[in-house]
Amino acid sequence: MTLLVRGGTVVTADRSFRADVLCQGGTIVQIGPDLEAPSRAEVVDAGGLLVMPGGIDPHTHMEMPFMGQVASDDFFTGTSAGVAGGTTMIIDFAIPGAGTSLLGAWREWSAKAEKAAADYSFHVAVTGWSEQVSEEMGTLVRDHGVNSFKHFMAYKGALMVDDDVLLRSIGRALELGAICNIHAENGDAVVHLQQRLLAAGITGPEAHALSRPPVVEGEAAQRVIAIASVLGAPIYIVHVSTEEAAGAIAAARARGERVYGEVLAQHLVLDESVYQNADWATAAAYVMSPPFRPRHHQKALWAGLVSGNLQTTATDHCVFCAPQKAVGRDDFTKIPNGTGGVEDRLSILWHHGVGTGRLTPEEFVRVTSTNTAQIFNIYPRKGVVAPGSDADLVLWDAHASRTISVKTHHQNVDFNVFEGMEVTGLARRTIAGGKLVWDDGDLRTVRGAGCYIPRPAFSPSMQALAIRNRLTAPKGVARR
Ligand code: URQ
Ligand code: ZN
Ligand code: ZN
Repeated sequence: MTLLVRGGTVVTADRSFRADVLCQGGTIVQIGPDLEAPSRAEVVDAGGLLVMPGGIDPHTHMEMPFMGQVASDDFFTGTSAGVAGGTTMIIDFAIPGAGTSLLGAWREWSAKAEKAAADYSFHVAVTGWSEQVSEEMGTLVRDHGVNSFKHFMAYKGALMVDDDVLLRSIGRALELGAICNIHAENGDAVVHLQQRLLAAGITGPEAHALSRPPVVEGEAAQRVIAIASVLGAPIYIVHVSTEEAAGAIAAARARGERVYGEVLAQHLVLDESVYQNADWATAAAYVMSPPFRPRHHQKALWAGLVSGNLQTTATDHCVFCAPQKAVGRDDFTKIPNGTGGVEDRLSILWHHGVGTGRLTPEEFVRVTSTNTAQIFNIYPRKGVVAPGSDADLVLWDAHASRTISVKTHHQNVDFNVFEGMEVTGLARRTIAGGKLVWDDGDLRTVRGAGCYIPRPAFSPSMQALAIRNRLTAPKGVARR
């Protein structure tokens, strides 16, 4: 399959320049002005459009079993919706259930993802510790292209791990050249506040936010940053939603610690007023962890993206329909946690980021694609428009507008958290794996066209450096 993207302006994380892009067999082979169209090449018009690397969403949960439900977007519907919004790759989470090993979970998710319409990869969750867990982390890194392991400091009794497991697992990941993703909320504090709220008869969705105040995220972020510092290990904190956690990350980076932070499109533009909605189902539809915050926290999140202290944007796409949410009708702790956004992340970031002058188009590319590719070690295969890179491109119309709605979205869920928002900036066309799969409203995704993207371990030198730094006896202290 040969495809020539003609007449656009290429935008990468570093620069923008007028050029055509020639793709053959899923790979970009040439970039330059006025390229000849080889015979039988499909010519795709990019006149007036920006040609950017396809978005990479580092945080999704397609068909995830959670809180007694299964998320309603599966790997085909979820990746197809992503493509309609310009996202050409997702990194999902393989999470071992009771009695399932890490390798078992990886195999389970691999089977589920075979239907994906666009490329995907998996972080693997560590939900407990044993010699087997340690060994399987090694096998996953060595043989299965996994270089990141997820840890939940919340969801007590389900996914939560304690400091001992964090120390062992983050230390093991460092040895292996892998990085750890962290859901940073103090799970014990959450359970304590949930019980107090229920005891006080406060059972609605508004109690969800009250049971997870900003300090609960701030404390956990500080704690895991300290734990990583003890080990000299890099960490990646997911869905940072508060100024407390953003501040902790910025301070750690100012100390020279390798701490990364991820922000969700949802937390950048939505606030806690959503839980005050008189309609129970509407308020419940916004129940996710961490919850939406008082509006002033958004300022710290945008500042983090602009300053580079927060590096990636994601959606934590984990959607449940109203009947699934309604399971928590009388007890907010039973409402399956999760919201969606995989189709709208890029438009939200462009409209509220570039449209407001907070971000340049190059920085937009950085926080929607390039940084994720670099942090998870798949750059320059992914995350850039360059010869040799995968032909995953979004042809972006910076001037067109659309109104986000459940009536028109492609996500397999009966609610859209951005309902009614008018946004400027949208994916006019999307190319995934060298094929035109979204063309001006025409979704042409193919079941199973997506490929598993192995992510190699980080270079041994980085590991050795960190270990040596940490284990060297302080100056003037004689070795015994
Ligand atoms: O915590 C997560 O990332 C998963 C379980 C999705 N749900 C959510 O509310 N964020
Ligand atoms: Zn989480
Ligand atoms: Zn998540």
